[in-house]
Amino acid sequence: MSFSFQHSDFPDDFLFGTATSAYQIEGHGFGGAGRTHWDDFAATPGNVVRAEHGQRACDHYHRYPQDLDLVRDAGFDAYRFSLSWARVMPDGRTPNPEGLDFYDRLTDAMLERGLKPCATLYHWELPSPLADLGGWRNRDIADWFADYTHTIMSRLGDRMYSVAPINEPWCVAWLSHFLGHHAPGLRDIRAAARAMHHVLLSHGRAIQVMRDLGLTNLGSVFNLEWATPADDSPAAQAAAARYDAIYNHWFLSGVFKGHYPAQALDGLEPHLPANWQDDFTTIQSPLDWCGLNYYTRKCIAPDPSPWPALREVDGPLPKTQMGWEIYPEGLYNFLTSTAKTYTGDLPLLITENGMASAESPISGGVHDPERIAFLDAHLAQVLRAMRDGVPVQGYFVWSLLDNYEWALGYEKRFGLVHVDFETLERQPKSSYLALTELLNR
Ligand code: GCO
Repeated sequence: MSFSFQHSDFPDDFLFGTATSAYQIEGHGFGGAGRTHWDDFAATPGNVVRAEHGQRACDHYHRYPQDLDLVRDAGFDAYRFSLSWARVMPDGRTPNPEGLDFYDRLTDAMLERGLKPCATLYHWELPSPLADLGGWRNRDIADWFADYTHTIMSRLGDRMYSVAPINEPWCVAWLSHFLGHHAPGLRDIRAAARAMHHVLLSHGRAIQVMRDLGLTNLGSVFNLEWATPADDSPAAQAAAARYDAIYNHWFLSGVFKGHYPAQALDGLEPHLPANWQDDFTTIQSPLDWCGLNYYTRKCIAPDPSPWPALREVDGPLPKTQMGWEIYPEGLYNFLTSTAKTYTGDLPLLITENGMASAESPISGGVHDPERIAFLDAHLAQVLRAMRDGVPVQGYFVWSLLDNYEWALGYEKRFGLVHVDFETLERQPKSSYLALTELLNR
């Protein structure tokens, strides 16, 4: 199975890349990395499948040369990776020379292979000592994050192609403090509201620190999920609009318009920190690009529970191993609506798109035709949006390797490359080979 279009259907300067994150692949048992709130969350029974954690993960800390060879050999232009706060500053405040040296080597290894380093500063591994101080609930996190940004980017900034401060603010705030599915596992509306605001304040502070250091090509990475009303009743439509406001518009509107959407403020305003309106000058620090992570849509119904009074219901479309509906049109919808409402001529990048599937190695290879079909269908929507004038500049597949899928442990496999978590052997799947064929032509 192969792709239904050619590499040459995309402009010459269109970036193809693949994405990973530090805690999901590196192994935090090495190199003086500090304890993170994910280690604590995983050590609490019932939070993570088989209580799995990232102490060894894919051992990318030692195997990065081989992994970057795989990125280069596939023909990717760029590699989106993240820097672990807990490796750079194990207690959240004090630099760890071993951690800084590691990211120095990793960066140079990308450049030696002709790959553009696209860094994310925070992909969820909050140092435990900062979690003890309230983590994202504490306004001081904006100062702590600014210090961390300064420390790591003073060292690496000269060699980065692009940098984004925070991966998926919705996950950092709502998923982790309201739904409780990710570390720190809180289910508390007040904690969630504060995290929703502090995550954007920290984003803005980090952008300002990097501007002061002279860095260019700075952006943001939001995850978006298309909200479909479960039926055509006004109540279902209102519930879907609330979901859309909390999930998608809070972050886009905060950063690009300097206010929060009314349907989300309805429930969150009483819990926001004092003088929150004064922070938008920082939150709105100008960006050079906007990254969208897109996986699925959700069907939303009203619910008699307290605000936001909604629930997700099972949808009719085919699903991935995550149980997520496959809805490629959602990517087109978001590219066009984001450009129209928020970003205008600013370049958009798809900073993550991909799927989990349960394939296992059989003799002759690891076959994942469903992943090729998924990527093909989503890239077709990217081409469609570009034909309609949306300035899309790149597309990153999540993910290079099967890795630590957070609360789902090592069970859900998103990789283009299969990883045997006993032997740590890497084996390219047929999707990796199809992409290699597409990108090297
Ligand atoms: C995310 C994260 C990744 C996940 C991926 C699949 O974007 O949610 O960046 O860490 O592994 O999305 O759930």
